[in-house]
Amino acid sequence: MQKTFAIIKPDAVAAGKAGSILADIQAAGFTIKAMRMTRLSKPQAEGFYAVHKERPFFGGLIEFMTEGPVVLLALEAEDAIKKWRDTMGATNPEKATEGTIRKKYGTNIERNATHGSDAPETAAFELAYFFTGFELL
Ligand code: FUP
Repeated sequence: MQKTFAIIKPDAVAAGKAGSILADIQAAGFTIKAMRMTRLSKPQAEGFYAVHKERPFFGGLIEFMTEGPVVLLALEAEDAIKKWRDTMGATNPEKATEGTIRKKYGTNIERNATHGSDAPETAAFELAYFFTGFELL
């Protein structure tokens, strides 16, 4: 079993899609190990996305991620990191496969409904960034 970190982003929460996305996550076979609805502060979002800080889209990304509440999730499944990336679909919803979460609920490459860790090291960093060890047992 493997854990990955997911976020239901402000666009999807504001559109009232968090419940549908959680249902899709469970239907896909993930166990929700931890979950918290919160609003990210600017420093929190900047720290989370620090790897992107030199990218041209960084400012817009931080603005977007702090514009409203998000749902933070620790998901568990076999091969969870890849499985969740596949379930979400491509970063750009327009290019995402039919039936994927970003295709169903995303608007554009920035407002793309969900986040998912892309590798074991990032999953470890991201899970620990928002959840305590005890919450992930
Ligand atoms: P992903 O791993 O699919 O979330 O994609 P990236 O790590 O490449 O990008 C992280 C986030 O930055 C995306 F979810 C959305 C945002 N982004 C933009 O706003 N514009 C871009 O051109 C690329 C990414």
